[in-house]
Amino acid sequence: MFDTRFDKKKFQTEIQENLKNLFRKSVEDASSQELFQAVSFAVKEVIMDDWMKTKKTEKKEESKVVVYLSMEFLVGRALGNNLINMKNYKMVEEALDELGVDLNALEDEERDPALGNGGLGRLAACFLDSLATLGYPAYGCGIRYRYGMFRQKIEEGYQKEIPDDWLMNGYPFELRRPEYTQEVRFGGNIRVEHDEFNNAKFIQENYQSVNAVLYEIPIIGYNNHMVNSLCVWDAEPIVNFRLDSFDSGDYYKAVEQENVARNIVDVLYPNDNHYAGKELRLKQQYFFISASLQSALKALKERGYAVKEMDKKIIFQMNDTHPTVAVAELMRLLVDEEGLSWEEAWGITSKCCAYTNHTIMSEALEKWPIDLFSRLLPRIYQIIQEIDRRFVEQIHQRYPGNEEKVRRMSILCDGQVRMAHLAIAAAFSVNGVARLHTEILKHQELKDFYEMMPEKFNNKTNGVTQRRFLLHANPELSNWITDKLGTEDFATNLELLENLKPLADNDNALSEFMGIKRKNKERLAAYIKKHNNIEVDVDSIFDVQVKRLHEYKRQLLNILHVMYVYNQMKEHPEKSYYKRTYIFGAKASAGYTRAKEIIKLINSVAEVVNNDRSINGKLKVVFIEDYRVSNAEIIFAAADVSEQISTASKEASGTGNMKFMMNGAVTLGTMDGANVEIVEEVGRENAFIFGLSSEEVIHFEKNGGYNPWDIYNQDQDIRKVLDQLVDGTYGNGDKELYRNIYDSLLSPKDGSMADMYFILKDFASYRDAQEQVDAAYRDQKRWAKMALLNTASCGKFSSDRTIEEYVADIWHSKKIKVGEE
Ligand code: BZD
Repeated sequence: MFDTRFDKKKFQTEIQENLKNLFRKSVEDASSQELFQAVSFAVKEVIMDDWMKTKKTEKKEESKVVVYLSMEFLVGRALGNNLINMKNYKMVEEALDELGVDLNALEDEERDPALGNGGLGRLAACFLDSLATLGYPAYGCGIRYRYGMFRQKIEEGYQKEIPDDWLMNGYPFELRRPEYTQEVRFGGNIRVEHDEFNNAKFIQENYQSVNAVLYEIPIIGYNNHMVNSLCVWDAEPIVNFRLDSFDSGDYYKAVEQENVARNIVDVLYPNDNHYAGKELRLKQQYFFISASLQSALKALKERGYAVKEMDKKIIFQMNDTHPTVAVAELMRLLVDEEGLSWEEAWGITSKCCAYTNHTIMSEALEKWPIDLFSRLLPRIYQIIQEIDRRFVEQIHQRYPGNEEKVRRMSILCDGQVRMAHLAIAAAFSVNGVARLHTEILKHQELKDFYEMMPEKFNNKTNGVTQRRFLLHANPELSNWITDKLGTEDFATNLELLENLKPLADNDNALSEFMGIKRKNKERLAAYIKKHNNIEVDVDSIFDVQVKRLHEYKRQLLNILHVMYVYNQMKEHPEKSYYKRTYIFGAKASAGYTRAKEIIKLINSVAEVVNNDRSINGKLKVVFIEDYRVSNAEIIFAAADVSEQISTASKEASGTGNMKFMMNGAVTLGTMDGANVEIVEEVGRENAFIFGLSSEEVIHFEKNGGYNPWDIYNQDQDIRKVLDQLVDGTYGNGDKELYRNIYDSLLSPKDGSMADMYFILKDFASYRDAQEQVDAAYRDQKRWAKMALLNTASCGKFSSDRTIEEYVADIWHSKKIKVGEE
């Protein structure tokens, strides 16, 4: 079905007009990039009408709006996704085809807007897609980073970071909205003045300020004409560059101001699950929060509401602690600017703010040094002091005399501002992102808070949008499902896939299903040939681990196992091994040395294994450069095995696991994060589960770990693999290259726990699970069944389900309908 409002002829003319006006060119002499721009502007033109209608309807219906505050929105390419959601992909494909242009090739011209690191940023993007699709008025608020996530190049096996100049050719879908500019102030000092009633007024003086300039990006609902906005803020100097000050000192001042401003939004910090404590990062946080809240407050008033009604009309969902200064900024706006009493302001703030926790990793917890914090945000710091004072008072009342409790729970402690504590004290809702994760929060990490305020805690298991990760990423499979179910409705109701389950007993359907997988493997093989110049066999098992590189995600376990398999092949050439292609994709944070060593190791193993003719190509290792949303789509569709092998308790949820499942890959994983719920949905017999449980891991951690030397001494195969790290096998003769990795597993030099992530402890069990994969795949029919049942059981993991839960339990907002006028 096409959207009838899309007129093919008119669209073609529009493209030609755009080419003429933008580039003085015709279709024949335009470059692919120029065509991409012209087509995107033509699509935007169609979007505009719906966008305007959405805003009108939203006002008319007096909707409560969800404001999703996030430092990251990893939206990925827009063109193809927008066309899918507008239900015009095929029509545009045809229209372009008639002009002799290939839509697929144009899509590749779009730079991924990579305004996020990994799971947290991508989750925010999936949520925006679901909110628009379900008809909930919502705004994403974030930062328009000048440089997004770096582009990764692999040189000699090492990661190189290249700046991601994603705006190089301009971004056709965004809209600059200078009329919404907000001033944001940093630093200076606070002067207290008293009015005639002796009320204190707090005045910030000697501050530096910048303008936050709004850019809106349209977020298109699926087949419903709803268009929400992703609002990203750019920073500009307030002092304008004036030619008449060219000769005076002002000129230099103006240039300096310009730099101070630009600097703020220059770059996305490339750390995931790691807190670095950089002043500029705190500046970024306050910058986008202050701009977003000021503008939300203005919009509220413009719509004719009283400030006191705010909690009926707006909800701020804080994506991790990164936007948590919002709590104090809202208090500042309400008390200092709007003149509310502290109690009134707190009543509103605590009804408007909700907090999502994405990690229990201690190194990710945000704790700002008080001196830095109070220097940069003097008034915000005062407000946090008062919030802390009152919170501590509550703790005292509840637990009289328990100073240890106070120390553990207070917001300010040991010269630091603990952002998670601020978020929990202020928010009315605190949620984890998978059932297991929420349980760990309640009973381990945030135990004190849960005991004192159990009503705040709830779980919202993550989900992903099937529009991007099934319809767009895997059109072959989507068409097949449409055909089998006789409906396209799974695009907005993923639970319908359940009706595919009977096909697990239908040989024909199974072979069609695997035929589609094969086609997708061919597409990935072509990508690998083009980018890595490696030939991979599409009849081999595609065993895939793609995600950020982090020790807790245990790419190291995977590659050590590859080294083991390779040894076995060499030692036992008589044994049969099912052909396997191990595919990796991962960016390491630029400053994370160990993660970078692991990337180098993977590439070294690939180099050795792929060039050893004696194993007859039975084993290939591929490291896909620059893993990002656009190539992820190709990768998920082609995977047979989904590696989800984090140390149990460490991966809050995982969302890649869901994208693989949707595309018919079978999970090889630990009982961690959302894997637990995936296994519950698909059945344990349709996954390969191994390793320590989260309880076991937590138990070992509490008791100082275990002795990995026991494993080294007892298991000669593991010993051999470990020795190969330091005998030059993979270091081109350099025995020191992987010494740090070796030491981290057996005897860390920094005094930390040996094998912190239980890689050796889980090795044997992982090896067994891998053998089961091998055996299962040999039985093609059995495998096809497992794969199909994974697709058929993924219904729960749509972000539509997640969003409906947020609405029902936290946001309480209402759907709107954007109709024809
Ligand atoms: O969030 C991830 C978790 O590790 C995943 O388990 C989970 O599925 C997703 C979504 O809930 N966390 C992140 O991606 N975190 C970050 O990227 C990040 C970025 C900056 C600072 C701290 C964390």
